[in-house]
Amino acid sequence: MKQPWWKKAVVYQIYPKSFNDTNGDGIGDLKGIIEKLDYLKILGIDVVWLTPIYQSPQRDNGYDISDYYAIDETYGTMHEFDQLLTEAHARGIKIIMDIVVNHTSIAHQWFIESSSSKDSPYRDYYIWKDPVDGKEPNNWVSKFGGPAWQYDEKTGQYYLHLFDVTQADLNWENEKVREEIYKMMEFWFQKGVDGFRLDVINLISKNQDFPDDDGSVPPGDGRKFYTDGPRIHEFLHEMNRRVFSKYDAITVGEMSSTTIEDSIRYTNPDAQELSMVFNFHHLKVDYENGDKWTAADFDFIALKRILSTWQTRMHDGGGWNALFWCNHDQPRIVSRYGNDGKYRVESAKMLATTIHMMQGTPYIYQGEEIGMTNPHFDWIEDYRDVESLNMYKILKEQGKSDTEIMAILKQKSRDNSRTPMQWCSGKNGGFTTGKPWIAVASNFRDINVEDALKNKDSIFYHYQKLIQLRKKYDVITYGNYQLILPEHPEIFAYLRNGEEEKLLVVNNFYGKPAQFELPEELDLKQYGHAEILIANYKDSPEDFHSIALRPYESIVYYMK
Ligand code: TEU
Ligand code: CA
Repeated sequence: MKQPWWKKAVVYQIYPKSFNDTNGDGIGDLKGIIEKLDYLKILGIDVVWLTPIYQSPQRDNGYDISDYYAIDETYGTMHEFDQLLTEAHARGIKIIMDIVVNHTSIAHQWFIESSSSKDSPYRDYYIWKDPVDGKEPNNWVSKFGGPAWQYDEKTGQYYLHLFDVTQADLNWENEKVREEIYKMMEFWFQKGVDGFRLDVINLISKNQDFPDDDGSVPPGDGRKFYTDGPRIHEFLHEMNRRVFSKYDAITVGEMSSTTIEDSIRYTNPDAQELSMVFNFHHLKVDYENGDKWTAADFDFIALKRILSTWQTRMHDGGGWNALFWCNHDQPRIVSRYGNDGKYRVESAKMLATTIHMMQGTPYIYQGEEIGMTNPHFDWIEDYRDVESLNMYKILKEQGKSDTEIMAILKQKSRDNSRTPMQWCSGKNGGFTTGKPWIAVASNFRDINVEDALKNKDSIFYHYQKLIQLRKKYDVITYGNYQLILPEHPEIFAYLRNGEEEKLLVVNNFYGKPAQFELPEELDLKQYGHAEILIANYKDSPEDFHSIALRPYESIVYYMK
């Protein structure tokens, strides 16, 4: 059976605001992306995911859309977007748009109409409820802190906002809303975009009883009661039939706190819903008691277990994973699970190999390919992210000291990944000639694209090689996955088993030597020799049966 093209593709995520500024206003723009397409071509990626560039008050950096059909002027014009599409396609690079349809900005015309009166024809575009005993309709809380309901004096009702108070949730039970969304998606497909990343798409179906959170779900588990809701598969199937199925589209759902069972259903082609999904469970193993806003070490054994479970269960269920460490909401992985000091290069390469040799479609977040780190901001004035600024206030109210709060923000703030792309060692890392909207990380003189391209041992060329391997070896795309040494405290090792070929991936996740002994029960003797496909040290041993791994050493053996 013909396999879809995106099973061998690699996606590069661009956060336009921080990518490349060409008009000196300190904010990245579309022209800045066009300027860097040749760089992306050298890296070898196939698809670019643009985070939202639609008209927006920018309260949540574009995830609060006020017009789905207009480009926000800070990024440029619709003509420039058309140019970007043309230039990307001319280089064989596809473009997917980030679409936010769980909510709109309260500056959207629909909400302005909806909130004008209880009799507005747009009233049911959003979720309005009467007070209960003079208070919020239930005890749901916003992901950005505080209640998820905002009282509107004018009409005496509350509206639901699972995120910021300026991001009102759309009412997907209303067929008119669904029709509006499908029409809008068609508009972008007709312009030539190649697909969508669907923002928090598994939140759009709410239990219409709006039950209280009874605390049965552990705190921090994304408040299960409104994720993967009762009609989510019906809505996604309808979206697929009405829109996606008419195009050779790639669609990736951001699934907050989802389950494997749901994710198999979201991505098994027989269900006709989405191409693939992001899940975040592997990025919560440094949450203390499930709470993101803690400074905690990561649980390595849990990390291996979660990634491996998703590999085997999705493979067996015919589902498809989006593989990633980083995005615009997550800290930089080399600072988080690697070492952004002495072993930055070795650990960044090891982390890249760990997920790029897995089954799924890998996503590279801008700057990850050169090992960009968290900026380690010391002052709250350096932060910009609405979630982080809200949490600063909440943690302060909880009595935490500034030192404690800044240590937590340094580790967990979304701004960690939103500092400007570091292009060269010049002013502002070459990102802007103006004042950047957020400070450039202070290490840009040592970590930047210009230096990476000159150094054949750079992290950049390691990513370039991983992308090439994915295209060459079917065992990476289709082989099954088998974790070995699950309880080893430092080594993450797994097999990929194809029809005639095998990969053995061995990673030391820590900054001290670790002894790898191939388990006896693994009979690889019939594979006489093994070829090293990629490694992060020059002289890794050909024999894989017993290896004295160096700090963060990573080796991929190919056997046939
Ligand atoms: O993120 C969903 C989401 O829950 C993230 O905010 C992230 O999981 C959270 O910060 C962890 O605490 C999407 C977008 O990626 C994010 O940038 C938006 O802020 C959010 O939805 C609302 O649209
Ligand atoms: Ca600009």
